[in-house]
This record gives sequence, C-alpha cells and structure tokens, in this order.
Amino acid sequence: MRKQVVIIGGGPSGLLLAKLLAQSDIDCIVLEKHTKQHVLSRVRAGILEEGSVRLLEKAGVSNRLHKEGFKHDGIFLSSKNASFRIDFKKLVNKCVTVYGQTEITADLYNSFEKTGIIVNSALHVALDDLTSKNPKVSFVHKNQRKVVSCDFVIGCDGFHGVTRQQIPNTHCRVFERMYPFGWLGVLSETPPVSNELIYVNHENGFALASMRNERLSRYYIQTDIRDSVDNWSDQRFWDEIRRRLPTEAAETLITGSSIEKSIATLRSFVTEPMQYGNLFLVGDAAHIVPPTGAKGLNLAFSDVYYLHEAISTFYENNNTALVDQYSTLALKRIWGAIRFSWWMTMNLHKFPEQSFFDQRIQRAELDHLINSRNAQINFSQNYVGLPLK
Ligand code: RFL
Ligand code: PHB
Repeated sequence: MRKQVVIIGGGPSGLLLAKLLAQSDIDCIVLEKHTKQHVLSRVRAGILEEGSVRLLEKAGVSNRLHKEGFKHDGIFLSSKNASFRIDFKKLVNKCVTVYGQTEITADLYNSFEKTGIIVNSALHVALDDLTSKNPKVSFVHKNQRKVVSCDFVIGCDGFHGVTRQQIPNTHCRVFERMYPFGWLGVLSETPPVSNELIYVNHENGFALASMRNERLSRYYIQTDIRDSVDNWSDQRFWDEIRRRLPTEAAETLITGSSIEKSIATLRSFVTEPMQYGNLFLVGDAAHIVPPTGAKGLNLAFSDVYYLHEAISTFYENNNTALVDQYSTLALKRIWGAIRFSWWMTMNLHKFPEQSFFDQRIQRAELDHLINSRNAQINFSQNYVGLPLK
C-alpha cells in the first residue's frame, strides 16, 4: 500500500489533520489502535479557543458545535469567600466555547463515514526508514500484517503512544515537571452550578466547576497523587466540592449519581524537536500541559494547523520551507501555553510542602490579577488562546 501521509492515532488531532489533508486532496490513512466505540467513551476536554473553532469550521465539522456549543465570555476565579469574574469579552473581545472533546471526536468520525481513511483496531504499529524519503509503517489488522510506504509519518498517538519513542535520545531533548497532586473528575447528569466556569483556590485544594451542557456538569477537585477513585463515593465527592466552592454556588449545587469518575495526574512535558526525518509529532504525543489552563486539546489543534499548512504547501509547490519550520513554529506557541498552564497550576493549587512565603506569593499573584486590568488582559489573551501566527 502507498499513501502520501500515514497518521498514527485517531484521537482529535489525528482525525482533524486527516480531515484537512483529505480536503486538500492529500491521500492519507489514520491507524487507530482502539475501536471507535472506545475512542468515543473517553471523557476529556471541554473548552475550545476561537482558533480551534475556526479550524473545525475550515474542516467542515462545526455544524453541531455551533448548534449545541455554548459561548462563554468569562470565568470566575474564587476563594471560599470571594469570587472575581474575568470578562474576556470586555477585556479582549473574544470568548471560548464549551463543547466536549468527545463530541468533536464523534463529529470528526462521522464525517469520515464510508471513506475508508480510518482503520480502527490497527495493532502493533512499527515504523521504519524514517530518515529516508520513503518511510514505512507496518501494522496488524484482522490478524494480517500490512505495510504502507509514504512520504510523511505523523505521530498523533498521545502521550503513551509509540511514535515519540522512535526519536533517538541523541536527537531530542525532554523538558518535564510533575505536580505533586492529581485531579479527580466527575461527570454527572445534573444542571451546572453556574453558567460560567468557576476555578477555586481553597485551603483543602483546588476545585473546578465546569459543564458540557445545561443537563451535564463536569467537576474536578485536587486530590492526593496516590489517591484512587475507589476512595471517593459520590457522597464524599459532593461533600468535598461543596466545601470548596464559594458559598453562593455551594448553596445551589445540585447533586446526583456520577456517570464517570477518574483521576488524572498533572504534568508539563515538552519534547524538542517535534520532528525526526519524515516523522512529525502532533498534540499529546509531543507535549502535555496540566489541565488547569484548558490548553491540551487546543494546542493539539494548533499543531494540526501548522502541519496542515506545511504539508499542503509541500504538495502544492514542492516547497519544504514550512515543513522544515514546523517544529520551531509549533514550539513557540506550545511554550506560551506551557507557561500559562504552569502559572495557573502553581497559583490555584495547594502544594504539600508550601512554605508561608510560597502561600503569600500565591496570594500576591492572585491579588495582582484582581487589581490590575493589564494583568487581566494578559490572562484573557492566554485563556482565549494566543494567536496562531
Ligand atoms: P489523544 O486524545 O491521547 O489521542 C491519541 C490517540 O492515539 C491512539 N493511540 C494509538 N493508535 C495506534 N497505535 C498506537 N500505538 C497508539 N497509541 C495510542 C489512542 O488510542 C488515541 O485514540 O491525543 P491528541 O489527539 O493529541 O489529543 C490531545 C487531547 O486529548 C488532550 O490534550 C486533552 O484532552 C487535554 N485536556 C484538555 N484540553 C483542552 O484543550 N481543554 C480542556 O478543557 C482539557 N481538559 C484534558 C482536560 C485532559 C484531561 N485528562 C484526562 C488528561 C481534562 C482532563 C481531565
Ligand atoms: C472541562 O470541562 O473538562 C475542563 C474545563 C476547564 C479546564 C479543564 C477541564 O481548565
């Protein structure tokens, strides 16, 4: 089999890239190790930057997003006794859209129906000749090993995928920070407690009230890094989030049984460069941010934007300039989001060994944000998404 582009991983970044490449008449295939049903059962991100929405429009998969998504003009930053609203619309004339990653992935999958571009249950992917002009990807599908030769291999296979591991240690550098806590997330069929997101810095630890729609709430609380969901009955979770939410919200909180509960670890991670020969990394395969800034999916989409431009320019003009610059261009924006997510994480969580000095600095950072319009403009620019160019 011969394709121009082979994409490993059919999560949101792999599917969106495939969609855009197919629109540019570039022959590609997506190899996804799980079934469609499994991919669509993962509950993940919920907040889209305007740039991500534009890219989904360009890919022709924004109809349902525009019908069912919710535009949010601001967020609340809260402590137990006070809430402060950051008004993105007023400050930078932009907003974010609440629309679940699961829905985006479903919309993308449905847009491919009958094209044969996506191969689910593609197992044991192996890559060869990545530094040649004719890399090869082999995989097992329905008990048969298949080999595809191509021009470009794209690693969209997430943090635990195989593509990043193909880059020799001598060729790349890794930058990493682990945070000493996790996030316990709960999805519940209850109306959200607020019509905008509430990020809470509480003495028991961080909390976040988010949502998917008017009937579906998403909540998170900071937990111990070694904690397990088995320790968190629904009742214990609701009691704890009620404790952490600002009083007004806590009093109106509607509880119900959870439909999903999981604990995520928090890390910042970047691998540089995001290219090795004709292998290019995209999204979580190359970088991870803690979810505090809602940047992971949006960063994956900005990588897709740069790489689609680069590959389509290559096939249109036989010009490798943008392909060669992909890693540098993408990393510039990635480090902006790494910085912002780190800043939000450092200033909204309770750290186990936090000194009194650290606590005062955290408070001073948040006071500065609340009292300075310039700081709020800067915060808003980052939250709604840094420009793509
Ligand atoms: P994904 O989504 O991990 O998809 C990778 C795909 O590759 C497949 N795969 C393989 N396929 C073939 N062969 C192999 N060897 C393979 N190994 C893996 C996997 O099955 C999978 O289908 O990566 P992608 O596409 O780069 O997308 C990244 C986003 O999923 C991620 O950044 C976000 O979910 C992060 N994130 C958030 N991002 C936001 O922008 N806004 C948010 O509000 C937000 N909230 C979150 C989040 C992530 C969270 N968790 C669970 C870590 C909230 C949470 C709790
Ligand atoms: C979510 O709704 O899942 C969500 C929202 C904002 C974040 C992280 C996660 O910062």
